[in-house]
Amino acid sequence: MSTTVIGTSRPHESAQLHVTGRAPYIDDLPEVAGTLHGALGLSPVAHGRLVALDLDRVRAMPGVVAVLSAADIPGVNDCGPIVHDDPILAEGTVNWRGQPMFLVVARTRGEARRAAALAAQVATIEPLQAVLDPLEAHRLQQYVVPPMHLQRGDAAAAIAAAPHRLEGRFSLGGQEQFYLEGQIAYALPQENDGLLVHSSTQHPTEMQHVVAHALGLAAHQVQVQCRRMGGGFGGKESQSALFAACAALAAHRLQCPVKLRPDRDDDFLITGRRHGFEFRYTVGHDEAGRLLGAEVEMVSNAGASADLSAPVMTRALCHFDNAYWLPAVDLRGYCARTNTQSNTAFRGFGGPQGALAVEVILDEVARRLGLDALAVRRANFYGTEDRNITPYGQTVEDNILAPLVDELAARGRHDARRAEIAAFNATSPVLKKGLALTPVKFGISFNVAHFNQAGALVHVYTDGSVLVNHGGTEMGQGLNTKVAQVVAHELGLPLERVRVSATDTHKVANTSATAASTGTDLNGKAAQDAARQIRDRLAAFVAARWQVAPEAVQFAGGQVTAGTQALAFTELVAQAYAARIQLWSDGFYATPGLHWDRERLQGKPFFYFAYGAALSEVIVDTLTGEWRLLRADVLHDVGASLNPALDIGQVEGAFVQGMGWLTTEELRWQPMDGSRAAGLLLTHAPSTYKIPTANDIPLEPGALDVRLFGHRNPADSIHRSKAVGEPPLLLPFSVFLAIRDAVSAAGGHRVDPPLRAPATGEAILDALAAVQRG
Ligand code: MTE
Ligand code: LUZ
Ligand code: MOS
Repeated sequence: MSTTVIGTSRPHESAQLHVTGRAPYIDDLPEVAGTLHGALGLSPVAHGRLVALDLDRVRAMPGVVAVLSAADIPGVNDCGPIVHDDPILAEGTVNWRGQPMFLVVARTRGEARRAAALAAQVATIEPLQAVLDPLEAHRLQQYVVPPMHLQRGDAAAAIAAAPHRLEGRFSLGGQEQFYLEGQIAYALPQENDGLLVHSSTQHPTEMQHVVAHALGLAAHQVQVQCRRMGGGFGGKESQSALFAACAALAAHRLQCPVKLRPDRDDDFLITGRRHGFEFRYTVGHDEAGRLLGAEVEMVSNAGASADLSAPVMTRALCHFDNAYWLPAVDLRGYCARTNTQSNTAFRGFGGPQGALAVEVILDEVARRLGLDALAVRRANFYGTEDRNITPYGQTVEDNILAPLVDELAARGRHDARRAEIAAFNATSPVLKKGLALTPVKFGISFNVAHFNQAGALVHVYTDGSVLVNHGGTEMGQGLNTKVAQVVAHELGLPLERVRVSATDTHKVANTSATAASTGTDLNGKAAQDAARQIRDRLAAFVAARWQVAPEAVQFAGGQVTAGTQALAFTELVAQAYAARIQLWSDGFYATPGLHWDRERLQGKPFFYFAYGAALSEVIVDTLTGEWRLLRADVLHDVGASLNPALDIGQVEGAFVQGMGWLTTEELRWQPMDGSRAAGLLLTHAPSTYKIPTANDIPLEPGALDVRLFGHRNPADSIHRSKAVGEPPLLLPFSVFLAIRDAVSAAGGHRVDPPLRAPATGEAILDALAAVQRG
């Protein structure tokens, strides 16, 4: 069978459309006549009792057709994905500054926005005590879900018996998804109380459920479609629901099409993002820097409701080990309830937070011992037999980190550059260079076992062209391209013969979110299953004619062959149709072998691990706190790549996105100081929230050098590939730790730099001041 479609670089299925501006996003869909536009009226305070809303004043505004509030929701006023603590429109209390209280529907978007802007004037709110700081919430024991505990061995005893002991704290900020296409939903009433909702969402099925519950409809009355998102990054896993529900509520009630597209500032104020974490740790280690025991307290800023905070914390706890065998751990996770936007999924889903903590700890251990940080990392790596079980009980089977890191360290001349940088720093009083090499191990599968399933539908038409539909969503990551490659391969067709259509709850039912990097693993296998069934039917049909065994029939290059007999695929399909053979099929996949005890945090939550490592060099200006990435070398494991071009794109994108998180992207809320802005997210637009740009990658051509580690996945994944979406977000830990190394150099490596993340210019100057004080 031809294998040329699998493992070859193919452009993203919509690349041409993306770059020419012809890829329709929801706001580009032609508007049906009579379409009305929504805007949300937002809470002007961080916490309070919502006493009254004088909506008649809003209704009197020009162009306003209707103003709806919680009382107008006929079904359940909730869009919480797990815990039902997330009202669509505020009811009784407001819990963050920016929480939607009412929905204005008007003839134009401008009119809707002008009316919604009256929110602060029409709401009567009795202020309640607001808590913005997660550590303050932790002190008050204010959590969105019960605390979590992951334990192995007796960490306290191991620390007490260890030759060295280290205690510290680390503060890690959150991150805005900053998808280029913001949240949006467009709802259209259909016959007999049905609804069609175009939603920019990673989770069409969840949108279907939320809309149906809110309106008191059955799931089969609600059709949710998503052709593509202009990025999701986790921000549209659960939090697209509020917008879908509001657009649907208005459309259903008014029996008019309604579109809801908040502008960027409102999107920032309404929706949550990556959880910021506060860590407190005590570890015991030996002379080689091996961790013997670790006690860690993780406090995440969950915001005003539970949303996905519990599984995010689970993933954080299950990634504190990163690449390292930790004999005794006592890890506690607290999801602090604060009066900020409710935080949610973001690429890595808590994994990056948990893993960065251990990397910072190892960096500190190495500095205290005067050892090379890479040597300390290697000393802690997972190994064989007695050193290969994670704290949550899963065996690390295909541990390829040692050879992967060796290859990268050699390619990037790690040891030589360490010496070169030390020599540079010795003669450079103002500019200091830093270097760091950090590894990644990331578990692949939803940590909620039953989400690991997918369905697909493959149609072969009588002209031999193929249409695929599956439960995953396309957000730029290239899922549809990879699924099309899988189907083309099964049927032995050129890729051009296969077209993937919009995700649609009326085609494939009961889908999971496209998340946890599992899109291709799950939907690729489901589509393969569907395509195989069609191929098997065609093979049986032609084998009978040709008097050969069905297994002898090959599908490749648009031809169907057995020995010397051959037929074009299109010809075979036409004949099979005439013989009344079913030319379409569904397909299904469920990841095998997963089990998980949610109480004890033990089991096998992951089908396999993806690995990687990055080596980054930075230069820091110790007078201004400015810095640049000079060079980054990356070696990342995607198993047997389905499409190297797409995979390298994912790794590069994740690297830069993670670098932004750890360096420039700072979130700030105005403290509860009695000022007019109290509780407001101050960094709610690109003017104040700085994401990386093309200018932030190294200047020298080729200085961001991403390569794939060619190693087939030993787990039976789709064509032995590995998921790539999230794991590379952890690679730029090396950038953060290289900055830390440069700051440390400014103090002659005598003091551990108290560098917080993000390492903004201010944070770097603060850390420099501390190391220079000595
Ligand atoms: N890549 C692009 N271009 N846009 C995105 O929104 N989301 C990331 C990652 N890569 C994202 C992306 C996240 S958070 C996940 S979980 C995966 O893609 C989801 O897609 P996959 O499972 O198909 O890799
Ligand atoms: N678990 C996980 C989840 O590992 N990744 C996810 O994106 C997710 N989403 C919802 C619930 N659990
Ligand atoms: Mo990705 S955070 O799992 O959507």
